Amino acid sequence: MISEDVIAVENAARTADLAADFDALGAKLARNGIDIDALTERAKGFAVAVPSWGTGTGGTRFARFPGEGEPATIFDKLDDCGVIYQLTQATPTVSLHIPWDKADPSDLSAKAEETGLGFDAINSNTFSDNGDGHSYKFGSLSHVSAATRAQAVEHNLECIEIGRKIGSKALTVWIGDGANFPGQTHIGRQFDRYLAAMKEIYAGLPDDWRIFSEHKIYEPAFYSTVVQDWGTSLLTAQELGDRAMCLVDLGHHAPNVNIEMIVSRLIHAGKLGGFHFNDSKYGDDDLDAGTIEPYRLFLIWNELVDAEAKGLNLSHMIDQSHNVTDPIESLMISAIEIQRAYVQASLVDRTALSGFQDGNDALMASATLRAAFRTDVEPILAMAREQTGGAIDPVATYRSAGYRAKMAETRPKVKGGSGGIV
Ligand SMILES: [Mn+2]
Repeated sequence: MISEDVIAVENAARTADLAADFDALGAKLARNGIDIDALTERAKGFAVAVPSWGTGTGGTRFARFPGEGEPATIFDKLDDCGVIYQLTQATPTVSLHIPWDKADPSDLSAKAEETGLGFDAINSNTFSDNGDGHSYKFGSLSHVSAATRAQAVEHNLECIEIGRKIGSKALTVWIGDGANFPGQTHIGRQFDRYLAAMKEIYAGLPDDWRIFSEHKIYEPAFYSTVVQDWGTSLLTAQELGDRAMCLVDLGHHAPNVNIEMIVSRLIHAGKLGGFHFNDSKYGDDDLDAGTIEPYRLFLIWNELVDAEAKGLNLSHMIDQSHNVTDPIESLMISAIEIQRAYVQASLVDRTALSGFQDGNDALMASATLRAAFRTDVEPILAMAREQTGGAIDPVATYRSAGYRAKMAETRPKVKGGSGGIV
């Protein structure tokens, strides 16, 4: 973890400027009847989970270039997640991936307690072979072979069992099943097999758990994918039952798809369960949240904040691959960007917006949203961090602490070379 002294010294150098910026923003917001302290409390209540695998350097299909001091074990990863939480105060939970993070559950719980973290949704993996016996080369939960499907179901049930022991409350299922050629699979029967397998997993779900169905348009299957869009995901959740929900990964859509509309429709259906945040330019690029289309991120949050009265229970997670940055820095910045969009969306004057919508005043309706988006809420985010023991400037504080260099001294060097998207 980062020494409290380093955080104190780094914060002390920035406290006066922050106070001045906070007061100036507070005065500006007050003119519009907005209480900056209430907004700061909202920022403090924000939480997004960090994916354990995101703490390692990711790769493309072509190569991976690991950095110094990379985490070698799940316990190293939890240390890194602890640092991200310590400095941002926005990431109190970690999402594990089984089998990558498989370890004695009591050891996982002990490490979580040491780092101040909890566990979010568990992610199963039947998109690669894990030495279980039957290969997933031609699919998993939708495979033509009953034995392969049974193995994939069993793996998901094991994920639930591990999750139960460490306090997790949800299972996220994403499968790579599909086809690369027209005619390779029977599209209808393949989906029927998938649904039957998901029903078996659902039957093993504890009463206080939820299961998330995550769709993705393509990759690794390039012609057809079994759970390719939110329609199939919604069908799945509706067939399974009340505790089955849809999870939206921002990178899992065709370019230019209106994701905020999907969010709104899933809220309408009472089936929105969670998000995987990231950003993209072309496909499932897994770039850092808010770096390519920050306005889209804001518009998604606009729908979520608008629907808050409906009592949404959403599981938020970052799902990114960091190929050219220090993953800890990318995850800290990403968490803050997601939090920023949430606070900005909280600034939307919804009464005025409704009036402009009902009066067909397109220009002013659009301007109302953009006025919130243009507001620089950085002082609110920084103040929320400072008041909860985090860093006013997380990246500067992290660099000043020399955490990565220290890890490089004790953690084994990781070999690069092979490809592999994480
Ligand atoms: Mn995802």
